[in-house]
Amino acid sequence: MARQLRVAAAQLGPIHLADSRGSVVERLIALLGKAHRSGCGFVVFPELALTTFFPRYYMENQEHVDAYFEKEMPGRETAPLFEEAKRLGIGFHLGYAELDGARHFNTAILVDTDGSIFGKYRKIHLPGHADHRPDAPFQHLEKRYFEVGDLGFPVWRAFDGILGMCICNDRRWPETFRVMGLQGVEMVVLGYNTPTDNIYHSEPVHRRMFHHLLSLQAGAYQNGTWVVAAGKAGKEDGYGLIGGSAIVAPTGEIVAQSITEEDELIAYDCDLDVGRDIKENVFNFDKHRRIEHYGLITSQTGVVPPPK
Ligand code: CDV
Repeated sequence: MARQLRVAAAQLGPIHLADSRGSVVERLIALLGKAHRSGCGFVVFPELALTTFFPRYYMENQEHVDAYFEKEMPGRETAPLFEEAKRLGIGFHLGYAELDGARHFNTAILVDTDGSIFGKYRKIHLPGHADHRPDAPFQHLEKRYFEVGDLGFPVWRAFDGILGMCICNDRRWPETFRVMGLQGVEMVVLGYNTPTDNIYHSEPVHRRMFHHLLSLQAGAYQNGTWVVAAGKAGKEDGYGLIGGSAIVAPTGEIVAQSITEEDELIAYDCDLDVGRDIKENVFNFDKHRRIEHYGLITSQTGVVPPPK
């Protein structure tokens, strides 16, 4: 019998500093309802979906930083989202800043149709810098505000398939997808906040979008998996984020893509068996991988050129 999952990527337009958690949760609930009415069983929300993309702001006062973090999930303000999902019988993926005791993570969770959390991932590839750069047009302080995730890249049996997660910058690293590919992943879900401007080197926005989609498509094809990516888009208090939320088939083809920079739902009926041909042929890992030649991938981080 076909294993079919109708899934939605729920893109969010800008969330401004002045927007309350409650108002954001209302937007998430509206998108959840829309997904349910279009027959979806699962919705993917973006990275750090409850607040503005705060790593762009330098803060010295830890209390100010912690105000962007959730001490419990669900908490008082997020509980209505879980209750509505349970009422509708729809699962979801949510990215948020997690405060676990004194530890800070950029986290995503998988929530089942009964409102229970069954999966957690903490972002591993943290981009940006930890120091204040007053000359830059904005900051990217993920290395200051978050610890590197400590949960690896697990996958879960859910919704009749095998699901995995990563977050934003993780999608640019082939290792992310391959570790999940080696566990038979059939759908990787992720949220992102990709600024339109690159503060490190000049890069036109069309290339930012190209690299975003290229990463999703390569990860999907090279591992025979669906990829569902939901972004934050538009100008948050004047700071731009690319849209381009997308659903990518295991063939690497984009089957749905957002067209606005606002709250927008895209959906697709995903056949979870579509990746089987790829997994059994061109990327039959068991048959074709040559791990005796891959040692450098786990033994070193930086580039070591040959001696001159
Ligand atoms: N939130 C992110 O991880 N953003 C990065 C930016 C900094 C390049 C990304 O990979 O999109």
